[in-house]
Amino acid sequence: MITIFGGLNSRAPRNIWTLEELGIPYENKKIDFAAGENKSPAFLKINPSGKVPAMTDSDGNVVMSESFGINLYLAQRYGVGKLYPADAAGQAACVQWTLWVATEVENWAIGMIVERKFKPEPARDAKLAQAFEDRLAPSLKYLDTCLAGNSFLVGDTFTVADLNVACVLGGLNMLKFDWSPYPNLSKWLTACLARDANKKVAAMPRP
Ligand SMILES: N[C@@H](CCC(=O)N[C@@H](CS)C(=O)NCC(=O)O)C(=O)O
Repeated sequence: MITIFGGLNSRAPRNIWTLEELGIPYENKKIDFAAGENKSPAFLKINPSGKVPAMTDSDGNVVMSESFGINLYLAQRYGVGKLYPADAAGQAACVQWTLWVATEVENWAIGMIVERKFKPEPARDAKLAQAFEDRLAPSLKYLDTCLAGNSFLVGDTFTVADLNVACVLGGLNMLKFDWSPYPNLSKWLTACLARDANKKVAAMPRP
């Protein structure tokens, strides 16, 4: 059995999306930050950083943290020919896009969400939010260019590359982000987020 540690208001939904795509049974254990559960000895044994998501796969005796690492593991172990290409070039391209979104996109996107939504209004820093948006813009332009004439990032089917990039960019919809300067990206993102597996995760009740 696979267990994903981390509630639906964390990065755990990106792993749950992957599991739903693969149709693998799993359990999801919420970790209560307010109660300090992420710093409990039991959880620190699973992830010494005290962060979620984390994953255990008892079948493979595997313990992992880092949401994108978990997704790559799941795709590699359970999704070859589905979420993960069978060829080395396709596999490397999935890693390439995952590293790209982790290094060139996620910090800026999350920074915008924090400064424009998560912080209480008086604490929000509009200049900082704009600086994050300015840092993000060239990456969005690049992605839009790569998607011209392509429905997917790698090959001609939906892979973990699409999932890992879409789960980060989808967060910007919380801000009603204007995707109109990026028409290829916009069309691709809408299609990714409309997949049954993601819609199922999005419909799961949040606290
Ligand atoms: N790079 C990590 C980030 C993990 C992370 O920051 N998780 C947040 C929740 S989404 C967390 O556990 N925060 C608690 C803390 O920092 O103590 C990943 O992608 O899994």
